[in-house]
Formats: sequence, C-alpha cells, structure tokens
Amino acid sequence: MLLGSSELANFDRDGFLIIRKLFSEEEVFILRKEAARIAQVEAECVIREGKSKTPKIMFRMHETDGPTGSKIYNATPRLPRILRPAIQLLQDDQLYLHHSKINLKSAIEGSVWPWHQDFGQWQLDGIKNPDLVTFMIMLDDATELGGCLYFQPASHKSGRIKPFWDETTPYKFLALPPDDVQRSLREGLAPVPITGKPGDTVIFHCNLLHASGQNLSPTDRWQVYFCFNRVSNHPSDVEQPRPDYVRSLNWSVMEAVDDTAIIQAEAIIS
Ligand SMILES: O=C(O)CCC(=O)C(=O)O
Ligand SMILES: [Fe+2]
Repeated sequence: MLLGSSELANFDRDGFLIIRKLFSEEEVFILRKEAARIAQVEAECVIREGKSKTPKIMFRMHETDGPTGSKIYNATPRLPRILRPAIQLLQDDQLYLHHSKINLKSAIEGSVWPWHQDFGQWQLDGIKNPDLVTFMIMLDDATELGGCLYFQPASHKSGRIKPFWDETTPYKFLALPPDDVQRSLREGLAPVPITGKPGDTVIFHCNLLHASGQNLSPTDRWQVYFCFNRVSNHPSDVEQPRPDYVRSLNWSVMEAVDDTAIIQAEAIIS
C-alpha cells in the first residue's frame, strides 16, 4: 500500500492520518493474543500500574530476542502496508524503529497520558531532527469513555514547547506545562478524539500535541505503537542514555516482509 498525494498533503497539514481497517480481523486476533502472552512477562521493559498490576506499557516487542521479543511484532512494522508509507512520509528508505510499545489501558484502571509532544523525550535521547513518525494500531475499540487519544490538529507546525518531568502520573513522564497547553488549545484548532475499531491505524508526527484520559469504560483499550526514524537521524551519545528498550541502538535498515507475514509467523509458532 502507498499513500496518495491527498493523504500525504493531509498528513502534512494535520500532523496525522487515519487509515481504517488496515489490519484484518484475523491479524488483530493474532496481535491481541500475542500481546496477552507478552503481558505475562515479568521484565523491566513491562511497566505495570493499578491494584491489579496490569501492564501500562510493554516495550521492545519488535526484536526477536529479549523478554518481550516477538516474531509476530517483528514482522508487523515490516509489512509493506506499514513500511512503505513510513518511507514515503520520511522520504528515506533507510529506516529503523526508535522503539515499539503496546499501551494496555486496562478497563477502569488504565490511566492518563498528559498533553505532550513525543519529540520532547526523543530529543533528550540524542535525536537531532524532529522527523519521526509513529504508527498506532488499535487492538480494541478506541472510545472517548475508554481513554482514546486526542490530537490537536496542525500543532506539529507550532514549534516545540519546553516539557517538564511530571511525577504525578503512574509513569514518570515528560509532559507540557499546563499554561502552554492552555494557550495552544485556546489559540489553535480544537482537539479531535482518535476513536476507531480494532485494525484501524493512525500515523502521527513526533511534534503533534496529544494526550489521553483515564479509561472509565468496562473494556480494555490496547494500542500498539511503532516509532520510525531515519538511520541517518539515529541518536548521538548522551550522558545518561535511557535503556535500549525505549531508545533502540539497533539501527539496521528495516527490510519489507511478505504482506501475509503476521499469519505466517503465527502458523510457525502454533
Ligand atoms: O496510549 C496513549 O493513549 C498515549 C501514549 C503516548 O502518547 C505515548 O506513549 O507517548
Ligand atoms: Fe505520545
């Protein structure tokens, strides 16, 4: 799959693009089953929250080694329907993943992600240019009650806001100061809820202003994220680098796999 010129123009204008039904029911079933398997892993790269200690974030599924490594999630970002649009948007065929993660915003307990721009953290990781794109795949219904993402359209064009460490959330996080967020929301376009069905996929720019609220619904909201970077834009050395599950040092160029690779990987495993 390739993006058309109007989709590329919309991404440039809004800072995001929604592609409905990019994954089939069968593929979503396999991805969800694999996510449930990874959720059992006890490791540093699985961050838990709430009384039931369900994972909030699970990192680094896109490698085939390590505690959360997965052949299925290794194949997913390499599918032509993901890798090719990433190459188009970054205008470079030498890409790698800065990280991958699954955010499992569990029913009732799954907590807020304050307003932020992803590049705030990635700049501190030693990445020079704000030219990364993230693909987010919905594994459940994403609803407003269930804590779906909100994007402020076109905010990726308004420059960078200086973040601060928010320690009030279950996961210490580089959020944006409330005053700056209020100004951006007052002066810019109204935020839009990113709702959808399992298999729907959203691509967004690393400087887009976004957030999501508590999951107040009785169902989980699982979402998979793949953050693509140009190999030429890989992080340079920083004093206290974050672990490689959030700041990958595997900068090998990603090669496309067959479009049926999720189903094939599942067939080999089971
Ligand atoms: O999963 C969400 O709702 C938001 C997560 C997010 O923005 C992030 O991990 O950077
Ligand atoms: Fe984010």
